[in-house]
Amino acid sequence: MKTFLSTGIKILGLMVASMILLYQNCFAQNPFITSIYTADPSAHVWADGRLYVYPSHDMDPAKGCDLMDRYHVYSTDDMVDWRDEGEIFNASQVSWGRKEGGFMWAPDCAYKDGTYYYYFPHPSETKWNNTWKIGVATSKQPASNFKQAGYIEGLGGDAMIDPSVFVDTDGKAYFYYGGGRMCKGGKLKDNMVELDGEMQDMKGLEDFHEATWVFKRNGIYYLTYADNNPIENQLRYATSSSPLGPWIYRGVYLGTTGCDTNHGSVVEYKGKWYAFYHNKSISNTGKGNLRSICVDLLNFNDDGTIQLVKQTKSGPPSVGTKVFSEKKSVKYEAENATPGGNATIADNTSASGGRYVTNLNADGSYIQFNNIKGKRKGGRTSINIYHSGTSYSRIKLIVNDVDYSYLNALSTGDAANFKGHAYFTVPLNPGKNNTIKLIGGKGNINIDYITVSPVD
Ligand code: FUB
Repeated sequence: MKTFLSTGIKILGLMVASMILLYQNCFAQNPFITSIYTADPSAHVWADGRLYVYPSHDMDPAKGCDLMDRYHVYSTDDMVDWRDEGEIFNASQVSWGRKEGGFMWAPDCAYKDGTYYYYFPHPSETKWNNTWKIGVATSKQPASNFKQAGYIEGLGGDAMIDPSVFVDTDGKAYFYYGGGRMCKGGKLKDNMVELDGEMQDMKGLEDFHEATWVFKRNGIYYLTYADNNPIENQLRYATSSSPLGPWIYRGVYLGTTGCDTNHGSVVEYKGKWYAFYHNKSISNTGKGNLRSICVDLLNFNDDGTIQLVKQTKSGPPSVGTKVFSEKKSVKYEAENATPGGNATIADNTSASGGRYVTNLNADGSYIQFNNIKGKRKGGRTSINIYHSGTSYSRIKLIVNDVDYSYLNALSTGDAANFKGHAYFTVPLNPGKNNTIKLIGGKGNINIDYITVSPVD
């Protein structure tokens, strides 16, 4: 009996170990956000133990950087499972902003004494080029409920993009911005929205273009930035014994990515260092900006210099061990939704329930899910679309008549492989009166089912 029990325990142990091993061998894939286009990732680890990425959002169809008019946030606790925290705000909510909207460029977020401060560059007038301001929004949560809190006074308006904030270990906050060969840094007052003294030129950088990011490791301050490398920019860095320099130029730490711009951040999470950046590998288009954020491991040499980052398709491995938990998601089969246009229901044993919706590639084809249940009080809910497709396609998401634009649906390689997953977080109404409409007409996509999961 004793031998039987101990053998059983050993087998169970092996099973658990292999689940954990399996999990530890998971990779996120690069780009790690595929459903919408994102760029300029600013990554931070907050007190809740999650890593948050604050990117800008390239709007589809591409029209260039002038069309970027809203921000989403993403978070993870393992570098593999990424959660869309939803839209935090858009240009129409910025009272002092340019009336035509657009130009919501690279943002950053900082935390001090119970408040999250979100910094974003935005022009205040139609003539955008020299009317930039650095807006601030604040919240008690890292990724929701942000309220506009004006802008930082006392800055110029020219090339005033790419704000970033570094909070040192003694709690003192430093603010940086810059574009077009000018990089400035200065101190912030404790209120995090006013400058404490003059902004200074950051001295010692070579070929600075934009995208300042400052972090500290082992007492050394690092300033990373994008250079002016022709056609495609690279990411360079410099070090200092002070957060405001002077800086000693150290070299390139991330090469070209296939994209004209480059913009990165560096952060430590669960004992490993990561380089965030963007490329164009999903859209593969030179027209306008349709970029996607990526992450890879970043390694240091013993003397503190940074090794050239290896850009991978697999992304970094998962960190930590995680107990799998079922989220409170509700599943809605596509075959029970209402098809429109050319969309029809078809049979396939590999689809959930043996049926799916196809022929969404013709213009005007759609499926509509009715009576979708929101949270008791309504609010943020992740819409997950499980699909197949033999080519890259897009599907337009309309929730309660609000157009959330296109979601990318990457090819699953086989029309019978329904493991494709596109997701997006939207606010749902309380109760069961929500509608979700998926409009096709942009490539070969078949919908198996959707799930809706509350975002806490
Ligand atoms: O995303 C708009 C602009 O492109 C950013 O502000 C720059 O850093 C560049 O990535």
